[in-house]
Amino acid sequence: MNDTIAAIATPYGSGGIGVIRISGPRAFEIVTLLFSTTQGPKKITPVLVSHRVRHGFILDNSDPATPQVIDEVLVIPMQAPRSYTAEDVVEIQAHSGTIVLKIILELVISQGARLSEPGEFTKRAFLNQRIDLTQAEAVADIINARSANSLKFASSQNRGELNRRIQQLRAPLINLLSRLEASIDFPDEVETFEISPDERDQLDQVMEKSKKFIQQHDDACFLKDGIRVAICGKPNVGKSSLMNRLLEQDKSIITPVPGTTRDPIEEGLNINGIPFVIIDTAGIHETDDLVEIIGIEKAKDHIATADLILFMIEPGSVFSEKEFQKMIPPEENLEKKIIMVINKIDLLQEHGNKDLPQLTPAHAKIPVVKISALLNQGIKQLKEKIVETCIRDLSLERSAVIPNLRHKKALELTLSFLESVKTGLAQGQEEETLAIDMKNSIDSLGTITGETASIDILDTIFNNFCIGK
Ligand SMILES: Nc1nc2c(ncn2[C@@H]2O[C@H](COP(=O)(O)OP(=O)(O)OP(=O)(O)O)[C@@H](O)[C@H]2O)c(=O)[nH]1
Ligand SMILES: [Mg+2]
Repeated sequence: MNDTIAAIATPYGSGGIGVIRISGPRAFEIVTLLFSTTQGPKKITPVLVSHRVRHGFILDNSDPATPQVIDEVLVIPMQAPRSYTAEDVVEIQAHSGTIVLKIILELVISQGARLSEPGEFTKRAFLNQRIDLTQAEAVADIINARSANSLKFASSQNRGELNRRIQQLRAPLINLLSRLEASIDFPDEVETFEISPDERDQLDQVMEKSKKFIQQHDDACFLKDGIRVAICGKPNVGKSSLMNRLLEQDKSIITPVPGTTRDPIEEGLNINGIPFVIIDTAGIHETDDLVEIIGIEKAKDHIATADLILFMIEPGSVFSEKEFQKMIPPEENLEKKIIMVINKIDLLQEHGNKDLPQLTPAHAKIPVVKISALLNQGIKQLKEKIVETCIRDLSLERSAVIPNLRHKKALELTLSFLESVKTGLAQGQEEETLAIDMKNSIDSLGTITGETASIDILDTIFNNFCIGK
C-alpha cells in the first residue's frame, strides 16, 4: 500500500481515448516529471492542482537535450482522499492505441511506479475504507453486466444498498451479544441473561430477512446468468429453425434430413433486457445410430437442467403422453416451466385445423404457441410468452438488492449459527456457548461486507478483476 501503482485502465485496442491510472503517494510527482504544458524542452515544472484538468504533452526525457513528445494528453489529478482509491491518483487521458498507451505506461514505471495487479485499485479503495466489500464486488458486476437488469442490481449494490441491509441485520445481533457478554463478564452486577420478547422477535426477524435474501439470490441467478431455455422435440419438427429465428442468425444447421442436430448448440439471447441461453438439441426418438444416441443423451441432460422447455411438435402428429414423458420425465415436468410450440402452422391450410395436436387433460395447463419458423410467424408472441412464463413468479421488483453466491453462503452460515442460538436458548444453554454462536453469526455477516473477511476471500474477489480496475 505504500508504493505507487499504475495500469492502463481502458480496454486494449484502438479508440478515441485511453486512460492510464496512477495511484499512490508518488502519483503527482511521477506525472509532473513526464508532463509538460509545452512541446519543447521543459522550462517550468507544471503544477498539478487537485481536481483541475490540465492539457499538455507526455514527454520522453531519456535524453534531456532532445525530449520526445509521445502524445498530447489531458491530465486529471485527484488528491487523497477524494479519489477512487482514496489515495493520490492521477489519470492521464491519451489517445487510445496499443503502442502509445504502452509507451506512456513504461515511462510511468521507469519513474518508479509499479504495474498494478488485477483489481488492485479497487482493493485499495476497500482497504482504505472508502467502499465496503459488497461495493467492490459490484464494480466487477457493473463491468460484466450482460443485461439492463444485472446492471440495475450491480449499480444499487455499488451505492452501498446491500451493505446497509447487512448492517441492519448485524445491529440487533451485536446488541444481543453485548448483553450476553456483560452477564458473562460481570456476573455479580448483571442479572443472569434472559432473552426479552423484543429480542426474540428481532432474532426471528433477522432470520426471516436472511432467508428472503437467500431466496432473492436464487431468483436472480436467472437474471444474471441467463434463463436456460432448451428446445426439444422429435427429429425434424423445426427445433434448429426456431433456434435461428429466436437468435435472428444462422447458428444451427437446418436440413430436411431427420437427425441433423447432434451436439447441443447454445447461444445467449437478450429479450426485453433479460438474458436467456437458448439450447438447440438433437431430436429425441428411438435409434440405433451411435452418434445420435449420444446426442439424445446430451439433449436429455439439457432438458433436465433447463429452466424452461420449449416442447416442439408439428401439425399432423398427435401429442402422446408416453412420448412426452420420454422427453420430459414426470418428476421434471412437475416443477419445470414448459411451453408447447406447434411449428409449421403454414402447413395447416393443407392439413386443416383438425391436424393441430391437442394436449391431454393432465397437461391442459401448459401454454401453447403456434408458429411457423419457416415463415417467421408467431416468433414475437413466443418471445413474449417465454418472458411471461419465466418472470411471472420472480419477486425481484420489490427489492433491487441481490446477494451473490458468496453472500448467500455467508447468509446460510449465519442462519445455521442463529438456529443453534435458538436451540441453545430453548434448552437453557450456558451463556458462554450462546455467545460463541452469536459471535460466529455476526462474523459471518461481516465476511459479506468485509469487516471480518479473510485474506483468502479478498484474494479470490480481487483476482477476478481486470488490471486497471
Ligand atoms: N413448412 C415448414 N417447414 C419447416 C418449418 N420449420 C422448419 N421447417 C423445415 O423442417 C425441416 C427440419 O428443420 P430443422 O430446423 O432442421 O428441424 P430440427 O427439429 O432441428 O431437426 P433435427 O435436428 O434433425 O432434429 C427443414 O426442412 C425445415 O426447412 C416451418 O415452420 N414450416
Ligand atoms: Mg436440428
